[in-house]
Amino acid sequence: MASAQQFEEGTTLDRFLMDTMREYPHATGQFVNLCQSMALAGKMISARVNRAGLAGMLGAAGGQNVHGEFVQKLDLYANDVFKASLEHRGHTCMIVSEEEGGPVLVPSRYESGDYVVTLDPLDGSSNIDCNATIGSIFGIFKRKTPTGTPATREDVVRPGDDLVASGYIIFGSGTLLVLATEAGVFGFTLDPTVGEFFLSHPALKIPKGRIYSVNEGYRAQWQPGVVSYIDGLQRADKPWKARYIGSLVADVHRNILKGGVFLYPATPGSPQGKLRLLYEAFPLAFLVEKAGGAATDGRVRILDLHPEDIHDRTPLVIGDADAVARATELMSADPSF
Ligand code: AHM
Ligand code: MG
Repeated sequence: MASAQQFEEGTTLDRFLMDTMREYPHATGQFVNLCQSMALAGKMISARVNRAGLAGMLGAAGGQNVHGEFVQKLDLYANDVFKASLEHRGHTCMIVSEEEGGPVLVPSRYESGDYVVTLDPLDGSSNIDCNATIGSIFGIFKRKTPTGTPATREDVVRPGDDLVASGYIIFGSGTLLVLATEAGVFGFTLDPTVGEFFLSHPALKIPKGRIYSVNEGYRAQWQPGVVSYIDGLQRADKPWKARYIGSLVADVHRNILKGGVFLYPATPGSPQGKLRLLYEAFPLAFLVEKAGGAATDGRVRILDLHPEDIHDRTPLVIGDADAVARATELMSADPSF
């Protein structure tokens, strides 16, 4: 396994991937190609996000997705870009996306690969029109079924512990691709002047911090365990700060860089919360654990959960391991949960 120390800031994503691959003598190159496809999609979406107001890309597309949410033009654009960049390079066999009703098989005119990708193509898309930070989240499984056969449901409806990698691309004041593998968590910043991602955040580990992120507008609907936990943070000798963008990827990214915890708990009206297991909670839980943090649904470790459907939802508590443990202790002791 390539060690974190050997990667210096300024290393390109391509060199990082090639150096990492050399540690695996049997690697076919598919995983490297897949990460390069992700980076290409990230560059294309970044360019479009930056020009959205000029390119007629703001606003709703005029329809709803499978979750009944109003789809934004950039949601559709991002979904199309990911599909186009993933399906033709022989590394992917199936894509599961928030914007697609069912799993998307790589068309038979292309070679089918060994990986299954789960995607939230544009998370936080209600923030697009206000120029707030948004991002793309992805999880990567290695298929269970034999190479060359059509991928099936069992290749993707499986526990988060089966992930081999995950990441996100965040479109904020800059564009950053954060990739988690067994080697750790590494952040690469896009230099738009040269069109390359360069290593800017080697071997990310969540620091200690006092920031909590939760939508307090739902406080009246929280279970007592959540209320107790947040009250404890606010009444601490040094109260924690509240920060909430409403883009999961941006809120969790802040916790990874500055410490703290993000919660999207269940409510009586949404007993499974809002966030999706396969393409939001699983990839971020995998990444946060690799950065030394933790993620639960208020009782159970997220990566231990077994989905039943590709669009399953889950409550989510994620971030600093001690903070997640304390929230989980209070939430799981809550008989109403
Ligand atoms: P999206 O994937 O359709 O953008 O929805 C998920 C988003 C998350 O990014 C964010 O954490 C959450 O919805 C915000 O929801 P709420 O407005 O209920 O706080
Ligand atoms: Mg989302």
